[in-house]
Amino acid sequence: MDMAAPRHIKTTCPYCGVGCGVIAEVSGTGDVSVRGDESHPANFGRLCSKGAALAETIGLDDRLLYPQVNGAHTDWGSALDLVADKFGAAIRDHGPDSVAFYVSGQLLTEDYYVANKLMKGFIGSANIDTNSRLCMASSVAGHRRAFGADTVPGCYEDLEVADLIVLTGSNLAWCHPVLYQRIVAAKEKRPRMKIVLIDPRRTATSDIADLHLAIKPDSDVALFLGLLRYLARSGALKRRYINGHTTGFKEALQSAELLDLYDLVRRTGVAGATLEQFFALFAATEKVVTVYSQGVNQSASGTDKVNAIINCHLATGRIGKPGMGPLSVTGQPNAMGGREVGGMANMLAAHMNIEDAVHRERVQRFWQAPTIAAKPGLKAVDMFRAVADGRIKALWVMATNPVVSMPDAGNVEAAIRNCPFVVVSDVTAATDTARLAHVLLPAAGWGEKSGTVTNTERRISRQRTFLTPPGDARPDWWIISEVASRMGHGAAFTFSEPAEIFAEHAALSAFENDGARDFDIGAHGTIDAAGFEDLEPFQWPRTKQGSSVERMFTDGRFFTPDGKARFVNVQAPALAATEPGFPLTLNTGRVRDHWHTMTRTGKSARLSRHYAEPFVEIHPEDAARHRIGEADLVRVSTGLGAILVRALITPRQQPGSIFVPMHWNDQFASRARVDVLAASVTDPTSGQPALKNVPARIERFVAATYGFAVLRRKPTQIAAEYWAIAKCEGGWRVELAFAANSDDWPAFVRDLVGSDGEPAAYSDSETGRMRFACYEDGHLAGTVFLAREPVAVSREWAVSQLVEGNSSPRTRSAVLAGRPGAGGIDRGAIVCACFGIGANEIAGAVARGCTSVAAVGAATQAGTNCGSCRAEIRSILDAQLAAPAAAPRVVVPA
Ligand SMILES: Nc1nc2c(c(=O)[nH]1)N[C@H]1C(S)=C(S)[C@@H](COP(=O)(O)OP(=O)(O)OC[C@H]3O[C@@H](n4cnc5c(=O)[nH]c(N)nc54)[C@H](O)[C@@H]3O)O[C@H]1N2
Ligand SMILES: Nc1nc2c(c(=O)[nH]1)N[C@H]1C(S)=C(S)[C@@H](COP(=O)(O)OP(=O)(O)OC[C@H]3O[C@@H](n4cnc5c(=O)[nH]c(N)nc54)[C@H](O)[C@@H]3O)O[C@H]1N2
Ligand code: SF4
Ligand SMILES: [Mo]
Repeated sequence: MDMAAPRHIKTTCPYCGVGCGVIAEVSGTGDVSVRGDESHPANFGRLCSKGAALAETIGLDDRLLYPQVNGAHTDWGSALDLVADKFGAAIRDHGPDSVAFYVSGQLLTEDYYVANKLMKGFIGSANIDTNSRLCMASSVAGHRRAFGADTVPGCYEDLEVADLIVLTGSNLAWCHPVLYQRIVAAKEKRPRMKIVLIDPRRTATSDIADLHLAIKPDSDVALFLGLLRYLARSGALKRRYINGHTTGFKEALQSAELLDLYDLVRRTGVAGATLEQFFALFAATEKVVTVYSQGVNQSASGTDKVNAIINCHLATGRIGKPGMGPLSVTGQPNAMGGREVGGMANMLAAHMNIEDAVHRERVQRFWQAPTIAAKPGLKAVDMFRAVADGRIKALWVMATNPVVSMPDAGNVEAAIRNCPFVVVSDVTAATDTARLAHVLLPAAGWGEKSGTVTNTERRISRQRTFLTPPGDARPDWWIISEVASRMGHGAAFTFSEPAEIFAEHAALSAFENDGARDFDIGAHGTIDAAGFEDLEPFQWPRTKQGSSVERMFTDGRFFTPDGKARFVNVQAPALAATEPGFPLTLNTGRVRDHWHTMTRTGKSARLSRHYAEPFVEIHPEDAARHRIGEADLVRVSTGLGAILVRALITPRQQPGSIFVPMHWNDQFASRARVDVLAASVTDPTSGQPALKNVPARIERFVAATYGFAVLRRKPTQIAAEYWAIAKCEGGWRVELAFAANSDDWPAFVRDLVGSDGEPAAYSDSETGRMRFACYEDGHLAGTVFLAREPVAVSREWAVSQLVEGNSSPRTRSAVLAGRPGAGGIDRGAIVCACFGIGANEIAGAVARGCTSVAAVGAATQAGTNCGSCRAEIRSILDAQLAAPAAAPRVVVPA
């Protein structure tokens, strides 16, 4: 092959469950760039800001390159022997249930399949659970209750042909941006399409909503019971469908009848007329899709929320037809694949049931396994409780960061720290969880590994290899198989490539199936390496005989014993009393440009610009009550702990509710792990934690000195009460606050910058403002701004000095003055990540007469690539006065 010719490899984005097709181009010199795959049916060429920045996140900084035992570099043989020995010893001495795997929806199906096979069939325990417990468990449980199987009925095309889309507990604009863009495009073509958003917050997604119901937290069950009651009273029921294809309607309706409009208004906090407007729209529109995500799943009533939604679709027969149905959008790239291989503590492989002796015997026989787990294992929250109280002697964490993402994260951290033997497989060397491992195993990352993922609409796509794994990194399936054979199970784990694993998984899905189980991809049971290489994206099921299926339940038959769907008789949950001392509801979730615990997006300067520090969104009334001003620091606390984050005051929040993103952790901020605050309250059916409704309180944190710094090198430690660090072009930017004043600020600055030279300094004794700049060989190594109040320097401008700043007298004086010199510009906080266009530039374009998002795009380029920021551009357009949806306005030019 000509080394200079670029290669183009079709693969799949490793972030969200939309599952967009990506084409990676590797140039002759090895440079990688990515673009959307126009032939992929999930995205038809579109990508969001995260997908578009993928090439910036595959660098080797922070990569875990070699196996480590107790912090020391070792070889694979020794590390794998040790893992097998320790797991083997625990099983011998304390039984199979004394070990556990905690895995992830970010593993490929092949990795997941092997981990599940080892635990359930060869170790003989079901103690394998996954971060999908925090994510999809309520949807899984709801599907199984209603349909008899974990089946997603519809597909993406339904979103384009629907006349009404109800988005509940989903911030689609930021979390599934390509689906959001598909809806935006469909609505532009067919303006009569209506969109209703149900979310306590006015998120960026409200931009396309015709109606927004800002419900009280966790009032969804009541709302959908109210809808069912309205449907019954307004003649919108499909009696033929209910009688022919469902059971349990009468009881479900009786429960719905218990709530009248007055109760609904009280519970939801939404005006009666607005509720009725929504109900009437739903009743009158045949083609309705209800999309839901974590505002539904992550709740103590999560499974009931799912069934309350499904009940309304069954009652109107709106399921299994184009443009109709409930649609649980999945979070992680392979949340679905994990469910298909049965990688949860209460499931068995290939959508078989662990409670069913026939299924257990069948899986054991297929695997020719010595044993099979006889009962469900520990779900995530219980698993970490068992780690804490010493029942788990050996724990293996793969592709997830529970010290950040589990509720009660402080106690989860302590449990892992005290566990006798902990293995972590990751791609990143320093994560909050990895730092506690006895054994660290370097996994191959995106682009280096090969296998399949399944997206929200049951579409299985290939992830393909286009990079060589660095150092000693190896694919997860290989690591697990090696440990399995060292534990004496070699014959069942002889896999030499992912195609063999996929073929086995496909064969098991068809094994003694004959239509009784939904998940059947028997068509691929004998696929070979070449066939696997060429495998095109397809939707399951795809049986030996049949072709792929777009929509399930088209014939009104379900996977229950009688073939009928079940109405679930859900009740509105008891109203929670407020916890004394903790009057606010803490809601948590995501921002547009960061992914979870930031191990990958935190490497991209572009993605770190949208929000550069952890924050709490507070309604102006609550802020005033607590004397919290814009850009102040806020301590958010619960009985379990406290975090320190920046105030972002916005009417998009309801009074009484606050919102903190889940992303920031000990690698990026001094104290911002929000899951430290959340108690392990779980849904009784699914075991999914309630991460959206945590009683909390806030206080203003008054610092003696505030600071902001831009640094060429990442500091090794930061001596400040509050710090938050973000990647920027040419280096790092750091927000700072100090509880006490220092008598030697120059020494602090030298440490932070990591520079020996004496910093140039400017200080104003009257205002207490100080500025320092350190130069190395004529280039800025770091600049630090300190003040008694939150530092008011333009962040974007200060950051630009790392790239542009040289030590000419003019730029030196500008750096010390803390603002652009004559002719300099301040772009403002970045809104468009793709082109780096700031709020000030967009506001400027509006001031110059742009009146539409398209006009702003034409004038500035903002929003013209991935489109993820269009909602925010519109909000700047719409409300120059109110703070924009994103972009914390901490950054006011001096
Ligand atoms: N940018 C980005 N995208 C992502 C991810 C990421 O980390 N970053 N992660 C991916 C993953 S794994 C997941 S699971 C998805 C999550 O995707 P989403 O579920 O859309 O995201 P969240 O921000 O967790 O929560 C969604 C909304 O639920 C609302 N909510 C809170 N309580 C309630 C309630 O009681 N009722 C209702 N109706 N709504 C409520 C919140 O205010 C929030 O706006 O995103 C995926 N996509
Ligand atoms: N408060 C609050 N907490 C939440 C949520 C919330 O909304 N609010 N959401 C929950 C949800 S829905 C989710 S999905 C979780 C997500 O939470 P986590 O799963 O903990 O988050 P990630 O940062 O995605 O962790 C993935 C880890 O796998 C590593 N990794 C990446 N690729 C590979 C690979 O190929 N192999 C291996 N071995 N490792 C790899 C990454 O470096 C990273 O350390 O958080 C949950 N926690
Ligand atoms: S919507 Fe964005 S993050 Fe999700 S799969 Fe597509 S490109 Fe990746
Ligand atoms: Mo998730």
